[in-house]
Amino acid sequence: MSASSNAIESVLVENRVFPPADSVVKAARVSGMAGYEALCAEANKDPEGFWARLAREHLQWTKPFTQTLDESKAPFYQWFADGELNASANCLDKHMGTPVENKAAILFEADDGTVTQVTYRQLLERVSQFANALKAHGVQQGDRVLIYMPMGVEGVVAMQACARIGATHSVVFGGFSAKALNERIIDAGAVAVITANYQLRGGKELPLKAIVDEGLSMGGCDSIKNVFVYQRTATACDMVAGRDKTFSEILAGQSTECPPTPVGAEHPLFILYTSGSTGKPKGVQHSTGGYLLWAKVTMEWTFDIRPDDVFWCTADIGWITGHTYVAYGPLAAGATQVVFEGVPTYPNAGRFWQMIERHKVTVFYTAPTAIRSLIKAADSDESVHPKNWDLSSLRILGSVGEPINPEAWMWYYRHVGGERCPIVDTFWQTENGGHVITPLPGATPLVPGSCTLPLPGIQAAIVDETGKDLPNGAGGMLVIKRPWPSMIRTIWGDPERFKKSYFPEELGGTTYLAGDGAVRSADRGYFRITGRIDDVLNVSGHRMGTMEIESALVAKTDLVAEAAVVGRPDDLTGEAICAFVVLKRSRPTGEEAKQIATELRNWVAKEIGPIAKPKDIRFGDNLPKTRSGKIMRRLLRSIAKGEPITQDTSTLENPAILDQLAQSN
Ligand code: 6R9
Repeated sequence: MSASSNAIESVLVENRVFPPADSVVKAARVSGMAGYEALCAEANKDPEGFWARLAREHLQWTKPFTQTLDESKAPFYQWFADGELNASANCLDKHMGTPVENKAAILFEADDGTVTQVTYRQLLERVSQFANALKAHGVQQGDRVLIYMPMGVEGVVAMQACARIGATHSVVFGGFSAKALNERIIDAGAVAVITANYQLRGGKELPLKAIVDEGLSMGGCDSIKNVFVYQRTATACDMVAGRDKTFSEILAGQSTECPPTPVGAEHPLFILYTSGSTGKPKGVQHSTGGYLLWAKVTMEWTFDIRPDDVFWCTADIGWITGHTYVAYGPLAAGATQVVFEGVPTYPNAGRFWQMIERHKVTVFYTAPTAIRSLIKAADSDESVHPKNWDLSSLRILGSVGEPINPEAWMWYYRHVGGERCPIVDTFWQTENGGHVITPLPGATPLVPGSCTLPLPGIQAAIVDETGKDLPNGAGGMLVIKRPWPSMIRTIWGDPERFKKSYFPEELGGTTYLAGDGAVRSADRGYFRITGRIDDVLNVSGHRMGTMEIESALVAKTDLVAEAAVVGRPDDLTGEAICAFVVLKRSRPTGEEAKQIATELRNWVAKEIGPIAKPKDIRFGDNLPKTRSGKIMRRLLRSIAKGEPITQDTSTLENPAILDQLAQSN
């Protein structure tokens, strides 16, 4: 059973329904279920006509497309392929000469609370200047640029500047290790790295440039010609002559005008690495046209974004949510957004609520794991409870990254949204580009813990292993049966893996397999996500491959003989990482086991990043295996959860090991 079984049980009995208030329905862009159904009907009747209409209405094309969808190389679908546009022009230039030009694009709040405001005009100038600096250093259309930056205006500028000149960015989250960076630089064949000397989070100064240096020194990075360094803090960092330059050096003398380079709609806007079921992260490749279309459309449908909104998505630009709903969507929609450098618990766990009050945030989008940790903090300390702040500016709340348990949903609804704000529980994945299953705030009656219904044009379904549709009430695999514009185009450098992972032959080769389990409610047909069905864990909304962590553990060759990693439910982080380890020496116990566990945790933090550190490490003389040598992970999952073993263990080579692993903790 997947890790979230408790959550599933409680949502199965969920029967509270929260329809949107009449006033909300009236004012919404997609107004009432009638509005939603009209869009669905249009999309079903003529999908290509529907997407073509949206693409013409929402994007500015320098060369109009003549063909909407090309299925000739399915599942390598192409959208608007002969059209040309520029993503940055569609986020910035298009607002010039309109009322958006001088409105705030970004309200940046630094870790220490300092606020800076950047208008659309100023952002365009900064992006253009940075784009010119990239060009002056030989970065060309089609080149890959790796971005390893803190949250801030500069990170968004770097992404937009790449887009402006047709370079493909690959952002790596600032919490990943030197080794992870090294692998991504090599896989992407990046020509430059954009980074900062340090990042500031929770009052601490954490190195970034030193990690880049270490990553580059691990070898294989000859493609890197330049490292551009933003000096976020006054602390000096090492600079390699000829290779490394500060932002002030490269920007000096560069013009603040840079004509955007038109690219084909299928041109890769970015590659973003994410965890899959094997050890190697996948470089998810997204297009320019289809991706940007979906970023813009979902800002309007899901967030009902309006000119006077203050939008705040708390995700880091290192994740897909920070791409679509920080770096591109809000700008394409001409919204004012808050960008936050710090963490939700610094200087105290009231930071989010304080910031909502301060910036008069109207649409707030965060992750269940953050909500759960803030509930816990508010429970033990009244002074950080949201009731201490004026949150009356809020009109829509959003959730993303993992299933939200109904208890957290209700708290969010009551104490943050004042029982007035619809919660959009948006289901989607790195591979989807933007929301695919989500309520619409002025239409969908809400059920806590359910992401409700697919967006218009998204043919989501639940099927069994043979691809057969399952009736409502039956759990199965979540699939999307028709292509949509913002879908993943390929895995960078590995088209075969793309086909195998997402369009398996067993399902006919053209149905998108999400990798999540889901069930539809008997009454409304609402979707509920029951968690991953592959070897991917979701820890605090971060995707982690179990194999990735196993590979990291066994890479400690002096100590580790074998390792198996599974997830177990965790109240705060959704899932927790649990590692079963066989050492090359005898099985440690007591203090020694604790010491070695700490050593292994630090090792994993170095190999992948601190987010991949196992919470539990258990040592055994062996792992439970079948006679053919396969590790029986379902047994390990039961042990990790502390459950009695009820499964059939007759195929097990070494049943005695189960007791030993259950006792060692
Ligand atoms: C956007 C993002 C994708 C995985 C996905 C699923 C889980 C995301 C969810 C959700 C239930 C939601 N997930 N949103 N599960 N309800 N609203 O998070 O992308 O990092 O690629 O993770 O996250 O398991 O498959 P990504």
